Amino acid sequence: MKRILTIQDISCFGKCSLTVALPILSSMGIETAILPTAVLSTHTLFKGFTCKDLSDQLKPITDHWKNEGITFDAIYTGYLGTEEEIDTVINIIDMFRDKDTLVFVDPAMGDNGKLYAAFNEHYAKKNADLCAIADIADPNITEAAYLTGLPYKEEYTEDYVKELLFALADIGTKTPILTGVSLAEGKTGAMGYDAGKNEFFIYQNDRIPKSYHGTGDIFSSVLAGAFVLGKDRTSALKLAADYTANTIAETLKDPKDPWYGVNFEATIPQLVEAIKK
Ligand code: PXL
Repeated sequence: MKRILTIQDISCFGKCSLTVALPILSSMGIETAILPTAVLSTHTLFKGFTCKDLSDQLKPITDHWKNEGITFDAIYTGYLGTEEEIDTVINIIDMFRDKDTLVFVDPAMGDNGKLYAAFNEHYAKKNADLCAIADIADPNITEAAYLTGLPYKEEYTEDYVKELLFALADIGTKTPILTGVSLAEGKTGAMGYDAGKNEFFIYQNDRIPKSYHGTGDIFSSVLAGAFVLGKDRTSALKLAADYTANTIAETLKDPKDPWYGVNFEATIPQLVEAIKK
């Protein structure tokens, strides 16, 4: 069985980060170790959230694992809290990486042209240091603009997407994948660039005109899992994009329609089936 380590916060309520990554990766048949970077009462879109930083625990926990000889096939990082924490996470990757370890970075820090409440531009630039050592990084357009210093555009052409992908590859990411990319009316998906082979790849499906919190974490968890399972890049994108779209569609059926996250629990059986294909 493949084993992944995922490093991100636990938001106790409000489906995102570890409460999404752990069930999704487990359901994909991947042993999932977690390293919680902070415990929050809710994600940061709620007002008045509490946050206990766990940065001082990261080194003792990972030192223990190292002493036990524990290894990982992949390391997947998500929402992190502070610039110091990014440095600690870079050291942890260094500690556990060997030539076959897949390092997957979701530089979760913003959406719709804006950074989340906890972050500023300095933090955004620091996240580029983490993307620099990633095999795969999957920012959305907002995050890619902050990481590269290129302007954020709401309306764009394929050339702009390619420009962002080249700039991410220049930072050092081997295969950047830009999420939330729409290249045709009514479509959305992701486009990636394999810098080593100088090849682009893309997957688009029908756009559901409603956005929900936490869908980036769902997409990243499935995408990271698909790569760990050895799926080729287009199949991995399809698996992640279709699961995210199906989950949004499922959530829209819910009369209570939770604004704080999607009903991914209901679509996990579909994911389990889709992996077999
Ligand atoms: O979904 C990304 C995310 C993860 N963790 C926390 C967040 C967010 C987005 O707002 O606030 C704590």
